[in-house]
Amino acid sequence: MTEKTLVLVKPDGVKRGLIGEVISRFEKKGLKILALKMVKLDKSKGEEFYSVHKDKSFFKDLVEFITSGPIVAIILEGDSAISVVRLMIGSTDGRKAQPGTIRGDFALSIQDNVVHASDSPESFEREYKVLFKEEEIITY
Ligand code: FUP
Repeated sequence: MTEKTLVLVKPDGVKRGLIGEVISRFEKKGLKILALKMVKLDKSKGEEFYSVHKDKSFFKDLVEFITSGPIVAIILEGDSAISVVRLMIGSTDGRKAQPGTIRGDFALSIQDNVVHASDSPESFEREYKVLFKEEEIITY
């Protein structure tokens, strides 16, 4: 089933020059880019984006991290895009992520783990609205 998913190249990924590497992997996989932009989230947008984690001990650090520098937000489309992209990014903790995945190849931390990707259609529906207006999504 054709799905859309939201990917972020997080501030650590942007600082380390991994934007092209991340986008390239998804393009080569055959996923279609429907929207793409660089933004710097303010505190309120960071809190909104990670609202599902608001009661977690790491919430404050997480919001500080995601607002610490520019991020690149991407909407991808393709067959089973949500699960395919989750497989391609690997486990949350870069130390445990499989080699060959983005986090497995480029991260050695649970917080600084280079990328975010929606984990369900419901997450996508909530998350993309924090980053994009409807008219910024190009259907082609
Ligand atoms: P993921 O969906 O793989 O990005 O992971 P989660 O939704 O479980 O967590 C969201 C973000 O919170 C992760 F990318 C990193 C951060 N996090 C921590 O900083 N510490 C933790 O113990 C768990 C998650």
